[in-house]
Amino acid sequence: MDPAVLKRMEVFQGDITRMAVDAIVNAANPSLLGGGGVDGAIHRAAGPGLLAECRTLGGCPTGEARITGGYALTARHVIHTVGPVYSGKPSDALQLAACYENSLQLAAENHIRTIAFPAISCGVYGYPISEACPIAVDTVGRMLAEHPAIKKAAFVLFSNQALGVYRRYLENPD
Ligand code: AR6
Repeated sequence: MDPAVLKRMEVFQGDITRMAVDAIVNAANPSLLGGGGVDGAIHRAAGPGLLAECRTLGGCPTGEARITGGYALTARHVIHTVGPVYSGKPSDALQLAACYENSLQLAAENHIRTIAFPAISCGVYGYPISEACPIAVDTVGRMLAEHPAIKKAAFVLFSNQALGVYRRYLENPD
């Protein structure tokens, strides 16, 4: 990967709802009407306006993305994407890559310069972090190379273990 692109990716440990970026990405479900995990945390922190806007969207298929306002969040936007439920089939990787790609496509269209991602599908949806991390980093790297206006993409990991996986991979990506 181009070192200049690699420098535009960062890793953090903590709560994505607190990130001071233009957009945070939500690991949602196809209803877009909220849930547990990072989805629940984002809706709690954004307040009821987010759910009201999500109700107007009519859901979102797996692998696609939708954009809303950020309401009470520091982030001006939330990009909601629906990761695959891990099944061990090759389609998982394609759908997970599509989440990152479609989220960044929407970010570019909406003049977003800084964005933060959680580990999409790596909680309730059961995707192993060690398999998901290279897909996330490689796809984001490819999209950042295509979209120079997106200055920074952050990966925000909840656990120490996930943080370690991302740090190791970013030190030595394929
Ligand atoms: N900040 C950053 N990461 C977080 C946070 C947070 N505040 N909270 C959890 N994580 P998950 P999924 C991590 O389950 O697997 C919801 O109910 C978490 O440790 O939130 O895509 C939706 O409505 C994990 O590594 O999302 C769907 O039904 C990662 O975020 C379903 O869960 C993703 O875990 C989506 O499942």
